[in-house]
Amino acid sequence: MATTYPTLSIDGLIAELKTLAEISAAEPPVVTRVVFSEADLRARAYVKGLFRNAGLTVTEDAVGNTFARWEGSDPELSPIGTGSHIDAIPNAGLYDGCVGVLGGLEAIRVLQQLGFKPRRSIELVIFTAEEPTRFGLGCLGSRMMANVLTPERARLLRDKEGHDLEELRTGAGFTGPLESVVLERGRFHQFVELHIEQGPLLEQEGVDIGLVTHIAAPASLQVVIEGEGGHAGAKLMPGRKDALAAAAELILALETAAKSTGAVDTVATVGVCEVFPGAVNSIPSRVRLETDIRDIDAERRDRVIDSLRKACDEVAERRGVRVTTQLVNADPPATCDPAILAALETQALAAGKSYKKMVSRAYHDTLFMARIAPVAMLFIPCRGGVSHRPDEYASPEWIGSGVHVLARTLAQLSS
Ligand code: HGY
Ligand code: MN
Ligand code: MN
Repeated sequence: MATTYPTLSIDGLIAELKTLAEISAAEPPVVTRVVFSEADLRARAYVKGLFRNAGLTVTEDAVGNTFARWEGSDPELSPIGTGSHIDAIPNAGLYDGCVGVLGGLEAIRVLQQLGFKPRRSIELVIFTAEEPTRFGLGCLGSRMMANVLTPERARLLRDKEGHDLEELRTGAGFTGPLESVVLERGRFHQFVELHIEQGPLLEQEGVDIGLVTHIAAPASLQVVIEGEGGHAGAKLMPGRKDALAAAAELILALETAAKSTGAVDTVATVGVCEVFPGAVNSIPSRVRLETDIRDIDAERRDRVIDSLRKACDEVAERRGVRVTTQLVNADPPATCDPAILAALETQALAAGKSYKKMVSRAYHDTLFMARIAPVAMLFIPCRGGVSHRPDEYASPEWIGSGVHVLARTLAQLSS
């Protein structure tokens, strides 16, 4: 294994990231690419073309998880995996997920140029639907690989227009039984994901690489509030059962619950608030909230969920509205593998990159890959910690450092 890497010219990678960003359901520079949408399928076709140009063997599973394999000299050995996602929430940027997919491809191309030959195959993965936009549940593809989302439960998923997974995935050309998506432990020997930090620490501290030790535990609770509608002018205040006013109390109750755990690691928000009928002169009769509640400590997170449920009962009683809740997901946190972290540390040092150990507050597909393989993640800085916005930005230097350390680490793990 050559010890000297060429100074990484990643102009090609930056150009590919920008080309991918233009494949969007929104006007550039805004990236919107919801799973199974026309933009998603065009993006997949573009990236699979890049994989094939690099001589990788490309396969897809029944929900569109995509595997690009660089065959190792000992194909009997289970592969080293890397990868991330290319779907993007509405009004997003171009780096979230894509740096891990195209950066993973660049790492492979660098190793190929160096004449490196992996003993263990290396498989680059595009996970289907890391973002929850379509079904309200994140990490659909990796959840199914780990059988955390069973085929039976997956078949029940519907988007806001009422389309179900079967219709959408087959319409996108992904066939085969959903049961075939489930991977056995051992299908991957190890898995490592490159991702932007989506937080401010690395940039603030001038550190090149984040070595992720734990991935926070995400949960989502759906809350539906049903009151009585009526004429906004004619119905007097004493008799009202205003569903949105009740929802407002619950949104603030959630914020208070998250702030009062005494830990900065507890976070919560209501990202979706649907109001019916949504007319200015009609008292809201039905509101649907989607909440996002996270912590690195699952029990502490679950106490916030319990507080929200108690607030639902209290507000329902006092306001005479009906409040129902449904737990969409409440996942445990993931602990990254010490051996892979040691390899990342060794290679960051060898590459002359500064690094720090840290927690991932965003969830990633690695959270579910952790159920079936030893995993780790490496972060690169992003400007101002901004993500899930069109002004999300990671510099070529930052991206180059991530690709450099990833390439070295893949070489070490696959040797
Ligand atoms: O929401 C998340 O943590 C991820 O970016 N989907
Ligand atoms: Mn994201
Ligand atoms: Mn992401």
